[in-house]
Amino acid sequence: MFDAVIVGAGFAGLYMLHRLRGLGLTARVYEAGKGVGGTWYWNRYPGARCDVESMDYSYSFSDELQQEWRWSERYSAQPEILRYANHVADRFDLRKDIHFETRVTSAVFEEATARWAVETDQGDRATARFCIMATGCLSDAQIPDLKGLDSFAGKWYHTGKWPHEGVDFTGRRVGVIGTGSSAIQSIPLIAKQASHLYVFQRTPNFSMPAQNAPLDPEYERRVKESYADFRRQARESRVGFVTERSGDSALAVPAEEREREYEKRWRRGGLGFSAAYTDLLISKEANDTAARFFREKIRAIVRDSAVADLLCPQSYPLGTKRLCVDTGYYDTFNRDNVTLVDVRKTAIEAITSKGVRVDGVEYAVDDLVFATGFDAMTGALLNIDIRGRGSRKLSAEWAGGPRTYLGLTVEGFPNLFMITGPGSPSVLSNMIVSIEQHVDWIADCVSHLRERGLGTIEATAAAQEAWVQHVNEVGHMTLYPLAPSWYMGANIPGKPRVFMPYIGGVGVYRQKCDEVAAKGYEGFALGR
Ligand code: N01
Repeated sequence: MFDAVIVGAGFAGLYMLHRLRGLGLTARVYEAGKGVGGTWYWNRYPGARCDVESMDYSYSFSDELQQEWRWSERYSAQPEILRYANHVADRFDLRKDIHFETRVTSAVFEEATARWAVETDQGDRATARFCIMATGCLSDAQIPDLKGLDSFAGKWYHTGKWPHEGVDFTGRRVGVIGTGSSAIQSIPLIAKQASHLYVFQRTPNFSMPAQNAPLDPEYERRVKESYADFRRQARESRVGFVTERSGDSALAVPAEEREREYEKRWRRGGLGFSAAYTDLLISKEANDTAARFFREKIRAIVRDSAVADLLCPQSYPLGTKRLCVDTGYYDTFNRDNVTLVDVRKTAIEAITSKGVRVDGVEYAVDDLVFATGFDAMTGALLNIDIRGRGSRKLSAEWAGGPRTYLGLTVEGFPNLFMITGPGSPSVLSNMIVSIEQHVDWIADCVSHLRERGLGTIEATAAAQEAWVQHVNEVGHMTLYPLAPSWYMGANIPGKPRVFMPYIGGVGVYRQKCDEVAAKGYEGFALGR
């Protein structure tokens, strides 16, 4: 029997364990991987790198940690982030409470005892007062249901489950299916090794140059000198890191000034581009000005105009599918050994023993890379048989899309918490900032209950309903619902189309969560 079971040992699970330990509580973490790190444990594909800057994408909870750790680049690569996760696990002695290579299969709330009974694929059975899902938003890798994959004679991989020993593509013919962030990072590196690379693209993406570089020691020094203030600003910001944010409408400034602003941001690189004007994600007309700028950039880089046309996104507003950040992506299509295959007009017909068949043409490949994404935000949760009061199944409650209070809890599921769940800023933000906020909120909540001798906390139906409505309302004030994105569940056949994250902003959302707590956990029923 534990005070808490935590599912997952990524950045969320590690910090949750640390906080609960600090409160003197017992916790058991179950982790499917052989090691810590979550996303950074699994996504080892070539070029995997964070698109949030290193000084921002790191824990703030320990000043010693943030002072002593040194990042080597502006944007950290996966191996460095994984080393960091391992360092944190060792520094805070977290491993002894983590069971690796153990996948949680069910979590059932037992009403008589008000405890969660958790079972795993290794036959463990643990009970706990609290069950905390630190399962990640992008952890349930998806392979599309393509005819003939069984017959493929070569090797195939998913970017989100990359072999630990790496893959050498030297001299091989490779096919990459998908052109999202994972593909966009890996394609330039795979192209350098492969004898030929075929990229199967259904929807082109908007991608910003990272302008990655070794971390400037002077910048590092300045940030470290005032890290507390730097972190405070990030917590109060819209997206969990500070970026230059204009107060103007894109339509209110002269065209030349707008171009200069876009050019400045392009040269600076990274995700800050969408903050150039206040209405880029609200007004289609404003958004078009930025999308046009991007398309011109693509056409200026890619020499073959037919290829450039195919690479230009046209069917959704910029930023409404996650903006990508790349190093040399568009330029890769100038290489003689790279072919872009359009699978939008005609979908992939089949995987054959030798390769990929599209529109009657067989593209022969030795290796296939699925960069086809994840069942985002809800996939990993719903893979677990989660049952609340009266054996209510979470999968049934969410049949029409996820319904939560604050993205942290679900009505009918007492003492169950989700870290960065649907209905919270999560994937629209710097994940570590959102993770720390949720973990701190949950830890404070657990303390609150303990101090008052309370046993359970559960969202009320009314509070949940109001939150779901609010999340929908603000989502629909933006252009996001116009894109068939994974934010909308559109990449998974049959998944309800609901804009899942909360777009009100990290700072505003934090305030809301703090207010709820300050008012004695408003919107929750507390029980003995
Ligand atoms: O996955 P995706 P991802 N036939 O879902 C295509 C984060 N991340 O792993 O758009 C052909 O974005 C699909 O096509 P379409 C980041 O938040 C961060 O790349 O559905 N194509 C799409 O092109 C990111 O957004 C970092 O038409 C098929 C691709 O596969 C999220 O993870 C790095 C297909 C999937 O793209 C997910 O990114 C990497 C089919 N049947 C990831 N099925 C950084 O920090 C799917 N596709 C930088």
